[in-house]
Amino acid sequence: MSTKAEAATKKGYDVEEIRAQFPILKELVHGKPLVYFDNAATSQKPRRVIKAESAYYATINANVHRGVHALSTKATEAQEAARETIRKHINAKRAHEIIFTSGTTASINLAATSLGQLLLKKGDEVVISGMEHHSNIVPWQLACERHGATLKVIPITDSGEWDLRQVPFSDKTRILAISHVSNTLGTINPVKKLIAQAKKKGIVTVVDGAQAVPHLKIDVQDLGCDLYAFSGHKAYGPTGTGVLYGREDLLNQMPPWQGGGEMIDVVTFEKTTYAKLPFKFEAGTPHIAGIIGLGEAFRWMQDYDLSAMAAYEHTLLEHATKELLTIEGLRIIGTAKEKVGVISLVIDGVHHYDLGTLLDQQGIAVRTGHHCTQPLMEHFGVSGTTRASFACFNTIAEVDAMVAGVKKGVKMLR
Ligand code: 7TS
Repeated sequence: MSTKAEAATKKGYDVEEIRAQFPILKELVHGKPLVYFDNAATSQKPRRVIKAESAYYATINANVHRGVHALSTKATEAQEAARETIRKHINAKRAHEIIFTSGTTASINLAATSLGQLLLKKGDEVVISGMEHHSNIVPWQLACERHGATLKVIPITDSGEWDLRQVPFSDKTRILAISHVSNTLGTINPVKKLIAQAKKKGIVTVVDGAQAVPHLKIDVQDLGCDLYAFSGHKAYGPTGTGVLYGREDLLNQMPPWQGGGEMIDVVTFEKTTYAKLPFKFEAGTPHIAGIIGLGEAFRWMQDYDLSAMAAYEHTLLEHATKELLTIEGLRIIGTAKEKVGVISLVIDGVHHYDLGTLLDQQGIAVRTGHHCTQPLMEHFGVSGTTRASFACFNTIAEVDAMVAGVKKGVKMLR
């Protein structure tokens, strides 16, 4: 642990020590201090991550696994160190169960394409839930179309939780693909429980962990999932990076989804045999700088007590929820018992886009719209929401600034 982090842990949660590590937090937006509440879209990056990425280019830039030369060896070692850091972080058994991708979207497309080919035939079913991001809907729709299978949906309740009495498992269900945490509602889903039910029926399980990895301690062995997908850029890492974790024996059975360099063993014009894991699924030159930055982001997180971070973010959520609900006509979409720091709100007579624009003028960054969850918007009968999503560097004072901004916005817009 770095000495700074050690001091922070000893003192309790020192948000100022954390904030000092994020250079962007010193920026002014429209002449106001930046209040960044769009972490579910992408989180900000600590200096260590930015430095690690640029140090690769400045000192060891070379392609990986190719050359015998010194730089290539160093680049390969740095990339593989990141793989080991991530293995440890999510408690995978083996480093080669960690496949690098460009993000959650790519990870799920890999899973859907490859599992579709391996498992799906006419009449089979894939189960997702009613709160999925489009990235965990459309790839499965494409796979279903390709193989003549059908998509089934777990309904959700008015509080924004799965209705576990209505899980549409049948004898034909082959795959369960579900989000660990909802990007729009903040709901922490009981994935372990549902995975256990699916396993008993021989259903392969895929978890979209895009919104869970930045906030929760992840243990893929404890969850019991077969595949687990996430993005680096939502967890303090660089954009263009992501991971698909997979159980070794399943990954060995899955066909590759992209062909090219690095994923082969022997190529002839008649037949190609494939490389061992993880390279079978990593065709072409990876985002080496990004992967090195991703490793640094996870080492940075590991320097802190993740449960203290989660507890701190929860205080932001509780405070924001309480204060926002004092505003007349304001409704929070997503009131599950277990939530991360995400608040989606709608206000009678106020359009989310107008509110988002007014908040932006005050330096407060939120996201507005459907958040790539159109079926969920339809369920709640709204066209979009204004969403604030918190990270470890946000403060109560920032929440208060947002609440004041929303109040001001309501006065002006209603
Ligand atoms: N799954 C979930 C649950 C997500 O929240 C997102 C991105 C994705 C998949 C896709 O991740 P990507 O890194 O491949 O783009 N969610 C959001 C969001 O809530 N606002 O912007 C992006």
